[in-house]
Amino acid sequence: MRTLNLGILAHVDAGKTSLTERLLYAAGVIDEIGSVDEGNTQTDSLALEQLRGITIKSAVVSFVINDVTVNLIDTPGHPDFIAEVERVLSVLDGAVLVVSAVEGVQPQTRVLMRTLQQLRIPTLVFVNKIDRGGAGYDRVLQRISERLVPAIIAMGSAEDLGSRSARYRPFTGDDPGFTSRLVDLLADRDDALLDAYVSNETTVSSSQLRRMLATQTKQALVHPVFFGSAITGAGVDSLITGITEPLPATDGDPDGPLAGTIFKVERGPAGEKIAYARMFSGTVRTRDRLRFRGDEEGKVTAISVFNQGSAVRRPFVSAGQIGKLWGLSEIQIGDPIGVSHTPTSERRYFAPPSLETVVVPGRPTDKGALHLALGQLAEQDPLISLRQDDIRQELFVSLYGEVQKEVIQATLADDFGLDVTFRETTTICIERPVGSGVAVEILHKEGNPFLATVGLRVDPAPIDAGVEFRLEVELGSMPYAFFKAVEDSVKETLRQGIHGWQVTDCTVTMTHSGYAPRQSHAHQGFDKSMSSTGWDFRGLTPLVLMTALKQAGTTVYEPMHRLRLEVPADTVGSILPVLAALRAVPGAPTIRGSWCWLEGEIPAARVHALGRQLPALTRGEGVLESAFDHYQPVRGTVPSRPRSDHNPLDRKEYLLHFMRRV
Ligand SMILES: Nc1nc2c(ncn2[C@@H]2O[C@H](COP(=O)(O)OP(=O)(O)OP(=O)(O)O)[C@@H](O)[C@H]2O)c(=O)[nH]1
Ligand SMILES: [Mg+2]
Repeated sequence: MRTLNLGILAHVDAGKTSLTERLLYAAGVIDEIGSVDEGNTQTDSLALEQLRGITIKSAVVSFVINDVTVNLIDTPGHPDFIAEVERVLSVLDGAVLVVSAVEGVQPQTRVLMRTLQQLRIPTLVFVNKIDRGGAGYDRVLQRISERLVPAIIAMGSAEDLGSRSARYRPFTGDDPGFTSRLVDLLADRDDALLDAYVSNETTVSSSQLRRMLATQTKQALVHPVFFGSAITGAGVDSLITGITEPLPATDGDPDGPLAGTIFKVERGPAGEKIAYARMFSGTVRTRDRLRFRGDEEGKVTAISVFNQGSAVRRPFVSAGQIGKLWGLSEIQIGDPIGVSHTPTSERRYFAPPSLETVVVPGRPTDKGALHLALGQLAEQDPLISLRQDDIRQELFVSLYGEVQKEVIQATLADDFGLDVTFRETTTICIERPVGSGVAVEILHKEGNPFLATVGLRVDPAPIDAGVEFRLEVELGSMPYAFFKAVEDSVKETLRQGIHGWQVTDCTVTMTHSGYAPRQSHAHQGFDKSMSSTGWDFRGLTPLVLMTALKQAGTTVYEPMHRLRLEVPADTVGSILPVLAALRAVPGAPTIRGSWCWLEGEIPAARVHALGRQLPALTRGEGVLESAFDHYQPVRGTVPSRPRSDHNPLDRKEYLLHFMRRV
């Protein structure tokens, strides 16, 4: 049987979880439809999700249509949980992007579509909530083609919009309007079709057109649009046909070389680690020993595979499928299984978290337990990137927003019995080098206490290039392990630049290298005092790199959000001064009737404050939407982050600390 791994993605509240529930019902997996509002859906299974009525974690369920097992992955829409979506992207064969027929295209819809297109993931659009008052058809289609993606085709019409009796009617091949729109769309990317159609319309049959539509959808070139309602079930059968016809189910080779990726990690009732693996090729069996991340190894003690709803125990999981694996205690999200796959943890599709806070235990004696608990949360959500301050012993986590913070607090209380508070949330800035800088320390030369020569040059790189390490010395000039120690240490050191922020968009080139070869006195063992080890390179690299970085100079950048405000027109006068005070830069307002739309930029640090003030300024009617857009140099006082290590720019203190750590 073939498998289709299908993601359901959308802006918050568009109806992903309700649609997932409806699809399971239509496929006969459940007899009763759960409701998000009553907290009894299949995929919002966490207590916190049911309480809040929002999805926090991605969840997998499955159903079978014809000969295809569809694994549905319901994702959260709230931007605070975008990391959950990011991890799922690498395992999808296709996606359904849900758009609300009332709200239309929203900021997160655009962020998601952009990424789906970048990754060439075949995507259908489902316009949901046609039963709700204010639902649109033409207006929504126009917004989709203008603001989301132009290459779309409505697959049917909708009637009685805005009422419980709202219905979806699929177009057929007999509908001349549909056929001509379809030809127009497909011919844009298919010259042969255009020629055939121009010479004789009747030579192209409607089933041929459907096949071509399926082909171009599979290539993520065009996007069929369906309409319906997750609550009344309108349009859902057509969507199911639309899912299995044009989306590519994978069969993969179960006997091929082992390749898979871990996209989710959770803890079972007894605290045991459960890893969700998407297999691309090969088969994993119970009791197999798996290698992942370098030398890490683990034995699979149990497997379950998704089948008609939830996961069931099976002796193996093979190509195309998603399986839950038990027994791999060291495995992490993003780890590849097998040899041929690159770790997905190194890929980034969305902006990283832009906020950070210190988590403070209610009782000082809980510090150890808190560290352990946050460690487990970070295992399930690596972007929390738990960080312990070496000097003051404080625990930092990075965050996307206040809702995520509340969820962390509630999870620590409910699952770990830990009451915590947070220090004020601060923005995470970045540093980029301004110019170039070089530094070198030579083996056996005065002042260099390490048995190593390291020369480094720091150069600025294009925006979003990240950090690249290059060699200008021969790779054969010293043992590979020493180069690796330098590279690892460069990446580690750049986590805290001159002002304490992550340094990015720079190239670090190794310009000098040297080591003391393994030496021993006659008849004696290896003498560490005469021969270089990885320790020497790890110790020296931060000193050289920070000297070069200081020479290059860095600029501190703060994250900026794109902002969209929808407010009663008569309140604009009182909002503008507030925006100015929050350092937001709005564009010209668009006024239609008694409503006003404002778009602009705002520092990420101020979004929450604006959200808090908006209800009072707009009689509770204002709507704020924002999403990360870019980094901007900080004007005025440059913020610096307290270091969590001993600054290599303070040579004496750094050396004292480093030598003591041995
Ligand atoms: N009238 C109507 N309401 C709907 C429809 N689909 C969802 N809703 C309601 O919209 C709200 C949000 O639905 P969810 O299914 O939780 O939306 P979601 O996209 O999963 O939300 P997040 O996962 O939190 O991003 C709930 O109150 C649903 O009852 C629909 O087709 N019609
Ligand atoms: Mg949901």
